[in-house]
Amino acid sequence: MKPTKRQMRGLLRPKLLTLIEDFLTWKATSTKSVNDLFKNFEQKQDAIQKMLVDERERFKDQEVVAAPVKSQRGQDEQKLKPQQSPLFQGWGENLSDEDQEEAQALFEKYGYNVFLSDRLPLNRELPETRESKCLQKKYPKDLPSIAVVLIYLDEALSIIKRAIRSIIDRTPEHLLREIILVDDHSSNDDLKGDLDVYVKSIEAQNPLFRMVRVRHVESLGLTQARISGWRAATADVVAILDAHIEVHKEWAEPLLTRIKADRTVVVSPVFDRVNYYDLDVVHYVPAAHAFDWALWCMYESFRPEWYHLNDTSLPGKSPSVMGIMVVDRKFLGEIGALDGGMKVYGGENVELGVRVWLCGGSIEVVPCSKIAHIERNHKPYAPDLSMSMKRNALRAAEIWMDEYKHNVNIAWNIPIKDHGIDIGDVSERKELREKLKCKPFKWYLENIYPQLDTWDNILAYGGMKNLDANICIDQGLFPGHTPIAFDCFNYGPQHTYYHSNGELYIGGLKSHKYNDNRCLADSGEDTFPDLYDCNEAVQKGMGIHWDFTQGKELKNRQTKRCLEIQKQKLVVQKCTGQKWEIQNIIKPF
Ligand SMILES: [Mn+2]
Repeated sequence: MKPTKRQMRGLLRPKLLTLIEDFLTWKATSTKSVNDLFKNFEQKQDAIQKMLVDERERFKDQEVVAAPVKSQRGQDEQKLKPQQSPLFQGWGENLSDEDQEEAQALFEKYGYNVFLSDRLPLNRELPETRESKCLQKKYPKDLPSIAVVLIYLDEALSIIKRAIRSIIDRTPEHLLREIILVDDHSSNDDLKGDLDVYVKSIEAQNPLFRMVRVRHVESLGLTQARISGWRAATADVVAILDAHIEVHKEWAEPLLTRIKADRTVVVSPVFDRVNYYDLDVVHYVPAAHAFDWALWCMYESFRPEWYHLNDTSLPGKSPSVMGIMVVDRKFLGEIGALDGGMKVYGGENVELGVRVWLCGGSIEVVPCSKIAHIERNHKPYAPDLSMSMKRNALRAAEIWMDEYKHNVNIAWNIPIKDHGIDIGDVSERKELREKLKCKPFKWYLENIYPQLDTWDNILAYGGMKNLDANICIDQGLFPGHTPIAFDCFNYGPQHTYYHSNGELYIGGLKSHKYNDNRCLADSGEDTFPDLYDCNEAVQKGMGIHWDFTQGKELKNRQTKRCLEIQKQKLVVQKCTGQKWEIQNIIKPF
């Protein structure tokens, strides 16, 4: 699905913090319905709690921790002044105290400004954010028909109504065959009776067109909701969207024109961001939908060829989709729809992206098609994204990534063998891969996504422990340049990666070739080690290559000094034979 701004940075620590924020917010707003959805939450909570405690301790003094409104609530459920909430950013100062409290309560429940949404016209105008050349384009009248699937779980009623309204008002009547509402077992009462009334009124106004309702009797997660919507569709093309969107005028025609020309192309519109606080639309420029080895999605530049064409209204190739997609209905079935073995959230979009490219299709982002999409402050339904993210990522890797599949383990710091995470039965999906005669993943890396680093020469990863002092290397204050010794807890800031050339990266491993890692370095001058982007460290004349074997000393090749612990501090000094051990070994060294 769509990444938050934090996820888009593609760094491990912000991801973890996002998770913590989600968790704190969830805890504060927890309701019976959420409890019902996550019956097995207790066990998961233990794991998250541990991360929380560790991370809080570690980053107490740093500004990146969750906004005060959340951390306070998470700790003691203390009642806040609404003005302190992120909801009140340039909005709502003039409301009465009562209204502010109501707005805040709705915001906590939904993650966006429902109070305001309830008061805006359903058919509000959107600003023109398309590339200027798009405004001159003419599209054929004779295009494939389209079904629009809106999936939701406890979405606000006015938000869903506005999505429906925008689709009906801004899709040519002769092309729009049906709107399919897929409810993944919401508990909100207004999504029953009140939504029914609205749907009836739409049907009465448009007798030729279908409004289809699909309701899951239990929550099956994002992927299953999308599959249910696709199954219920009858039109030539299916658009699978979130329900917290508004389509822009002429959104469908450019997509349908592309699919008419080539039924194997999966297309995505360009999203504009709708602020969760004031519901204003912020212009986003067209970009490719990419991902890292943890399978978090992020925006990335198109390939250089696209920029050489010098026409920003043209479709650009994309390694993946973020979750919103428009595709020939039958073609999606031919290539295996979505992987029904994915749970809750995450990874399913990358799985589709890779599969489409490997099995005979392609993916494009179409700049002239725009959809405004609310980026929530928090997701009301998913306190523990990382658990399903990890599991789904391992599943996608097992099916599609061949000899590169272990990179997903490395990205999540999961052991390669005996990790104990159940990825479900993958035999059916592997058979599908055989049946479709899909290309090897190496082809995808070489031809479709060459920016993704293959991590071929990483020998070992995870926490790096000093066996004499029983303490770990930690990146220290970020973005500072002095790594420290700290109690081993083996989360992001303590992740290390040993490269066959002797480089030792700390605090994360970059997935993309265009990013530099942070190298452990020794200047040879003072007592403390350094941590810089590897290129920068080399420019500064520092030694970044270390001789190391498991259970032995860690010795800088240039300065001949060793990384050691002295009085609980991480130092570089004349070697005294202190031993180090790294958590996970990929190949012997
Ligand atoms: Mn969304």
